[in-house]
Amino acid sequence: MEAKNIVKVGSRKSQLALIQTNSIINHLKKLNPHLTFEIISMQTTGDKVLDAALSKIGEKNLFTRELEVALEKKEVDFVVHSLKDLPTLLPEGLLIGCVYKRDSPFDAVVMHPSNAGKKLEDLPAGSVIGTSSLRRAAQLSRKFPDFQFENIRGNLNTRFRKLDEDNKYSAIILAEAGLHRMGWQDRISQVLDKDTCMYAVSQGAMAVECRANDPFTLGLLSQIHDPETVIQCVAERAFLKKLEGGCSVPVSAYTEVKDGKLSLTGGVFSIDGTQGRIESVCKDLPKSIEEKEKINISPNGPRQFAGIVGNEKVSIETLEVAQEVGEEIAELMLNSEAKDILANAKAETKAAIIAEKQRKEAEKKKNEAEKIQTNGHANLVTANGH
Ligand code: DPM
Repeated sequence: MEAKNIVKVGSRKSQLALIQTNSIINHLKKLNPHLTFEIISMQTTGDKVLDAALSKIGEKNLFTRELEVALEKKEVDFVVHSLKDLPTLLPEGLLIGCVYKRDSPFDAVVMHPSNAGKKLEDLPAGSVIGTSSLRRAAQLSRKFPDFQFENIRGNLNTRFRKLDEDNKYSAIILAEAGLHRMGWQDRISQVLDKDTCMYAVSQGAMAVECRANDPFTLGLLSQIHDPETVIQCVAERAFLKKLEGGCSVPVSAYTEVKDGKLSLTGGVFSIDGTQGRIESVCKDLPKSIEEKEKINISPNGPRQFAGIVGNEKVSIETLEVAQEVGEEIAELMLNSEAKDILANAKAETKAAIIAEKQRKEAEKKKNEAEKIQTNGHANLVTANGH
């Protein structure tokens, strides 16, 4: 194995991404004081396209593609992500080398300053709630059918500014984990429980992506792989993967590891929230979740479960159970009316993507036409001037 002292780390440029990258680096530095970590930050498509809802852009790896290209080109050795932004199918040759101990997976309500101290149930009918998450809008519509849900895009800083200054939204919904990492926990007025809004697959967990054929980095990351989080996220991602859902459909999860058992509850909803199905599966985990055998690593790298590797702290056998739990819920869904709910949600999202593209093209044409007109006008003025 190649001995090295400098580890290059890719990150998005947003404040949250850099905070997350630094917290992983700080932990690794403590365990490996001889190593130097260098951050290489870049913008991704998701950071650039700010005027459309995520689900309407129509690409799966919006926030990750540019960083993955840097990984493939060996310009960086690993990349820190919010696991919920990582597609369930990763590019060939890349994998998730570790999942860091999960922070709160739940969603939180941030009120407009004029509603400080209130809860969602205190807001009047017709209140506008800002979220671009189909999952949040669908589930909250079920509980609060009189609210209006409207897109709000941009990084967390932008969203806070829009909430506080635009006076359009009564409240916005964001992940509690992200709010804590940014140090904005004081603005949280309410954390949504699982009966109000189940979370997104892998919400609150950070994951580190690296090359499958890079044993040095895999070994390094293995030190901070959190067994319980890994079990939960493998189950949740296996569920999403089998449904072939992404952030384009309202799919949600709730997972518990307790008394040697893993239980997962999954939800599938129509875009407007009027239809939905919830299923749960519970299975015993192996008596010891640790790996007893030495893990056999094939030349293509270690075995993956929805992109995530096992290690000595969380065995292949354990991850097989987690994967089964996720896949069984997906099967229950696909054998029920949830199959149609999902298909319709996908079709609606696809139609919205096409409409969005047409809107953009029309806008572009209009701008070009206006340009020609102004230029023509300018010529005329000069002509007259002569
Ligand atoms: C994904 C969704 C959102 C992000 C969709 C969802 C929220 C989009 C929105 C897949 N990624 O949750 O249903 O609100 O418009 C994202 C956030 C975090 C990671 C921010 C957030 C931070 C927390 C974490 C965006 N990705 O959800 O408020 O590490 O899970």
